[in-house]
Amino acid sequence: MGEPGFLMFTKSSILRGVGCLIVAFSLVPSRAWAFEESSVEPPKAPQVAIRQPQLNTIFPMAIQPGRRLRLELQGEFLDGASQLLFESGDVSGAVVSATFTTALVDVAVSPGAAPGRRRLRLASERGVSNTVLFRVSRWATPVENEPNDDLDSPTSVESPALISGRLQTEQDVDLYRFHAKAGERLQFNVLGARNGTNADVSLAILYPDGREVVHDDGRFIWDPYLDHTFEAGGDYIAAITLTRMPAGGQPRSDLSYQMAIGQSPFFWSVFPMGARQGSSSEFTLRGDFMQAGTPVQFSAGAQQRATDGLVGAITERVSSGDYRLAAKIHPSTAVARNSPLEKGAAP
Ligand SMILES: [Ca+2]
Ligand SMILES: [Ca+2]
Repeated sequence: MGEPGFLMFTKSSILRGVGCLIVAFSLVPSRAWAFEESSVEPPKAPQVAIRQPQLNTIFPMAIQPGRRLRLELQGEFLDGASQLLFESGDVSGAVVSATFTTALVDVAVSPGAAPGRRRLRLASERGVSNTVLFRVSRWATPVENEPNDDLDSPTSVESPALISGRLQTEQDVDLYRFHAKAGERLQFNVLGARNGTNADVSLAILYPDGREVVHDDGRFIWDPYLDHTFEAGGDYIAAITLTRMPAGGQPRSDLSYQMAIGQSPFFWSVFPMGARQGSSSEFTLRGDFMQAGTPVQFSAGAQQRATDGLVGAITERVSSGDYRLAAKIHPSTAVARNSPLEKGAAP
């Protein structure tokens, strides 16, 4: 989820910049011609450019451990796709069918798979595609049910849930009805930019009659995030719409998003930001939805796997939003920039 480094940018074009970079790399032909000095004329450029498969969207974007799900991939040059490639061994899959623009694939997640991001690629005789992101989640993973544009036809969901939705047109509105108990505190974490999609959306929490409770246009890059305590118990509506003034103009494709509704431990910062090998160290974590006694695992970089020798537990609450974290760092722990904070991961 939230790349910590992205937090210093809001509504910027940095993610799209990254996207362009990936596209540029993925279009480099895998075949290179090398010529020795000779009098032989070099062969003429091929009439038809070699194009590798290009993935633009994946939907739905979440699977529970132990489940198998059919996903739709959209892009270009997908015809003839024969293989799915993953970066970790706890997910596997196969291509069911593929046309030039659409591939259906079956993806299975092993029962013991840890929640978090996964990426997949498509391979064909044309080459290997770029990656697209989906998430493994222990929460329910419902998909929006269109039509859900009106107050009397919302998609019903139960918290906690990691919902997959998409704005099919620029006029599309997606409404989700959920129940909150009196005094219940819930977080609403919309994932578009942080999933690598172009969806720049707004989130509003509404009473069933449409009156607004609270809204947000973007907290992480352009992804909305709300943390709200409901005074009165009852049904409410979470409404996803296109942002009126999107960053850099709203692309018309890949307006898919996820929305996590629930209570997931959420880190904002850690201090100090380093510790010595072999030490028993204390950190102060600022965060939400954490409890004393909660074990903490540290992960190294983007690999998202627990790093041997880096373990800890939240010991107590220091002040509002601050928690003390005691951690032991094994002497053999690799010296590296570890990433203990992944903002807003849905369990
Ligand atoms: Ca929709
Ligand atoms: Ca809709």
